[in-house]
Amino acid sequence: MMAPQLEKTLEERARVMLERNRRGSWTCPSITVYPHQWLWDSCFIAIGVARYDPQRAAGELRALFRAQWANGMLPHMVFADGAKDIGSRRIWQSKKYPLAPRDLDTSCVTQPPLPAIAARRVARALPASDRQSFLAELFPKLLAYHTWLYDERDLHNSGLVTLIHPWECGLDTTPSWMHLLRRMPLPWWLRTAARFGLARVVRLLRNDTRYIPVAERASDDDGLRMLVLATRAKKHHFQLEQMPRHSSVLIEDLAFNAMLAAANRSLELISRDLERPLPTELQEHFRRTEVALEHLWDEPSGQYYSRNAVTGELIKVPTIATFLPLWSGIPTRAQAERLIELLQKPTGFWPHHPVPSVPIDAPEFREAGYWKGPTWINMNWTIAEALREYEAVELAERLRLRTLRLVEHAGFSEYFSPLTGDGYGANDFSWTAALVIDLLASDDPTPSANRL
Ligand code: 9WN
Repeated sequence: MMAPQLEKTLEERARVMLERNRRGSWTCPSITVYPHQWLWDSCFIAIGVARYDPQRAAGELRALFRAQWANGMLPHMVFADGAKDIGSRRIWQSKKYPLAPRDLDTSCVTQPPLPAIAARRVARALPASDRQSFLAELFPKLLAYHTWLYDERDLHNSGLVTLIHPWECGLDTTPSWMHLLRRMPLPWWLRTAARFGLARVVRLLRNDTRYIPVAERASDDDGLRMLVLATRAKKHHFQLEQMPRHSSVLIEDLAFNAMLAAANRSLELISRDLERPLPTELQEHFRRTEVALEHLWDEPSGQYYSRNAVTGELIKVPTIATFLPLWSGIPTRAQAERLIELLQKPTGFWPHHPVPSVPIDAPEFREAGYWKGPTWINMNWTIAEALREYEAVELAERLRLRTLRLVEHAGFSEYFSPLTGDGYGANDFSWTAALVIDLLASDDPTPSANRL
């Protein structure tokens, strides 16, 4: 156990930092690098903040929903008025779309669908008198979001949502996506740029590398390809239905769908609390997702993978996403045992500072590479939660304590070296601080099917 004094200090520091990153009703991920509001960041932030200020946590989620589109879509970014950025507001130009909010600029793609999970946690922390009304307020909005995901992104009722851009999966430059992006046909200007090394020019336009060493960020090549993909998606109004199969990268992303399965469960629990049944069609979608996740399982390697939505092939590159289905309780006991064994391999996913985003023995592993190796606190937090679903309580506890020690040693960094524990990326990163607060408070090892 950690000394109580140490816990207190870490928690106090986390709260101070979250206060600094606060922007009125919502919290930015980092003042320097990420001055806007991001979807899954705000969910993690709300989960941590709910531990000491549930009203503020409720406000954080309400702020996300002010950016909900009329078709139910929740954008992955809500732009802050007046904040400087690299022109990403111009990539999107959301107000051109009649369904987008009129009074805000947003992105036009989504991010991991965690709001139902966060809403339930925040509601549990609210005083009993506010709990039902908060859930009742969010319920129709959550319904609209989950319905949008299935209507617009699961066109063939496979049960799996297809993503149109890596920014949607949250693990932006994860090797499974970059593997397909590298094979994507490029426009002539990008081929020329690559030949003359002009990718470096893009660095002049980037905000992140003004604050953070280039080696710790997405490479210029990955960055340019992601930009090309966004431009192509824009040509087709960010509508999956309209996107040409040959020049797009469309993935049934494992991390996203695993988190969706967990969020669906939370939404079911909210509907039960409110005694307002979910529409039958949505319930059918939820059941299909549970079955379909199994199509992402590869028995020989004992891992889950993302799937190329165009060819139907699994993208067999090992990443941390393989553990996320455990969060929804869908894997069988036998599958869970294989995953838990895989997680503990010191030469793979359990080096000195677990859990690396890519196992350290994989050819794709990069110690400081953005989502290509470093340890991220939101992933550790989720995996600790997932392990408790399978009563792997002792391992969850070890992960919780290791994660707290890592942050105690290196500070509230955005991500960390899994080998040395050094902090990388943005310094005062909000979800690191918020989830540390939640980890400090979650020393109750009781597994519960209702945790979500
Ligand atoms: C693009 C804000 C976000 C996180 C993502 C992380 C990174 C953005 C970026 O930062 O993505 O959305 O500029 O690289 O990959 O998970 O939500 O913290």
